Amino acid sequence: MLIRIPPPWFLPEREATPEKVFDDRRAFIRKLGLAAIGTGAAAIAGAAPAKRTTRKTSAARIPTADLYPARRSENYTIDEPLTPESIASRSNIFDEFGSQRDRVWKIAEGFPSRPWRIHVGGAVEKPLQFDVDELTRQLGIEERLYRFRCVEAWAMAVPWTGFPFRRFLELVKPLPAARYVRMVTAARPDAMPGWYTTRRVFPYYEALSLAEANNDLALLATGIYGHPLPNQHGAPLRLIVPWKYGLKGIKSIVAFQLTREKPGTFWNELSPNNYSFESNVDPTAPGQSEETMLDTGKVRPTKPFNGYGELVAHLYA
Ligand SMILES: Nc1nc2c(c(=O)[nH]1)N[C@H]1C(S)=C(S)[C@@H](COP(=O)(O)O)O[C@H]1N2
Ligand SMILES: [Mo]
Repeated sequence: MLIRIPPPWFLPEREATPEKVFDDRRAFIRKLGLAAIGTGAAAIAGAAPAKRTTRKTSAARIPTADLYPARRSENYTIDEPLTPESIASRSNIFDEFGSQRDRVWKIAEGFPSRPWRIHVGGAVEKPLQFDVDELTRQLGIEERLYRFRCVEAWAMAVPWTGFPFRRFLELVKPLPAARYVRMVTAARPDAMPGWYTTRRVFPYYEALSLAEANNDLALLATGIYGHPLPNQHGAPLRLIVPWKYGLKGIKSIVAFQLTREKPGTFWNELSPNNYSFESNVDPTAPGQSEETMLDTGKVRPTKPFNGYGELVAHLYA
């Protein structure tokens, strides 16, 4: 049985406004940044000895493991060092597994992310189902280096592997009336110990306009750091939209629903004043002008659309 010890920064949500939770999480990240500076990033990396465990225990059973590492796209590289995997894969937000981000990887380790079916319904020519590995093999995967910006003002640089959302939509054939695509995370309270420990009502759900999902930057990720996604990063399939805050990047997707009307999204419906449907990275928004790099603790200015404005600003003009 999992005994949950609240960290010092944890506020029971019944006592907290969403703003308070938001601020406390930011304070936690500042502490993380300071720790990295104080002890050296190497010491922190050294504190994660089980780096390869996730790969050995789960990757061995992943039928698409042979596709990795995938060819790196020439179109999506970045001019900054990648965040070490030992940092990115040991500090995760996946609240269904609990809110202590340095423990999510461990708690999620045994989550059954294979076999995995993806359901597609709503405004499509006909409802479809896929096995995630068959879908991955059919569409083919590539590696892209993307900047990543969480609304809590930390950032990283990550090599994702996956297929463009656009190619998935070509396959599922939305009806002409479809305007949005809604996504839902797995509902597995039996295997997700964070399910009942907050006031939030899972499953997590997200959505994009079809224009956003058809933008070439929108990636359905199946892998990270040259191997299949470990559970803490949203195995077997998650969304990556690097011009938006990380909260749009819904993990462990089981269903896609095409809709005519604009769907609700998890954080927008919880706290509409703090999180918009779009949730585009916006340095002019309160508290969003700077970001702290997750690995080095270095602080830098945040860019509009997280630096991807040339590719996406026209969607919002
Ligand atoms: N289902 C689900 N998806 C989720 C979340 C979550 O709690 N549950 N957290 C989001 C947030 S706030 C962020 S910043 C990213 C973190 O992704 P990472 O742990 O792979 O870095 O996942 C997003 N996707
Ligand atoms: Mo986030």
